[in-house]
Amino acid sequence: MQPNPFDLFSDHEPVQQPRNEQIGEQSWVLRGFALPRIESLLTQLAAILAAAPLRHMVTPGGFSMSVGTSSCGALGWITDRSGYRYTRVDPLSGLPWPPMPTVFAELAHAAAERAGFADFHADSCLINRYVPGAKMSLHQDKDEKAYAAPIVSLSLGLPAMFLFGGFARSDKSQRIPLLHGDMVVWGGVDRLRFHGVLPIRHGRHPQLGEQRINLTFRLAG
Ligand code: MD3
Ligand code: FE
Repeated sequence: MQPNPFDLFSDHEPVQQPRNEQIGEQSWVLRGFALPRIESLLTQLAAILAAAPLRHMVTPGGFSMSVGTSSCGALGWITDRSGYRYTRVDPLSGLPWPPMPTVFAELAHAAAERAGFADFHADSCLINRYVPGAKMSLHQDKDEKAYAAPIVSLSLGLPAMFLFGGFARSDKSQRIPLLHGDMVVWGGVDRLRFHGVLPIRHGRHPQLGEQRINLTFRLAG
């Protein structure tokens, strides 16, 4: 018998209804937005990480980040003792960053459009891997040349508690849970808000195992 695609309560098919939640004047959580294309996405992600492995970058202050980082697209974000910047070449391999897969570019474009940002064409995808205990302290993203473009994120694997703050570090933050397949779009007046991620809790995701991977799509150049 064929499964009925309209039966949301069947026990063999975990159908999730896409839902949009507004979290700021120009910021939206798109629940489950990436799930229809998740298999192709994970295949492409594995190929990128084979060519440009995750590494623990060092901040200008000399601290090693708890997240492992890589990139794809024309520009990749790096940090080292001399500062933060986007580069065309992966300093680890000496080669250009792997190209942005079509499925990445299409998902980012579609998510941005759903949130009201037409014609978003990312030139950079930053890949952050969190193991349990890894976190990202409150910060602003200021290294991109175009603040007019939004930032689009895609969460994979273990859940995270995302912190969405204000325009000063001391402003109170909202806590927003982000789950496998969720996408978030931040832009316009919300583009320079402080944000971070609380330490990831222990757990095992059925597809990704003991990790969370976050992709952020940006117009960096
Ligand atoms: C909110 N990454 O890579 S999603 C980062 O889950 C980063 O790995 C987090 O913050 C993560 O810089 C959060 C991305 C995000 C990016 C830009 C934002 C959230 C934002 C700009 C304004 C507000
Ligand atoms: Fe950030």
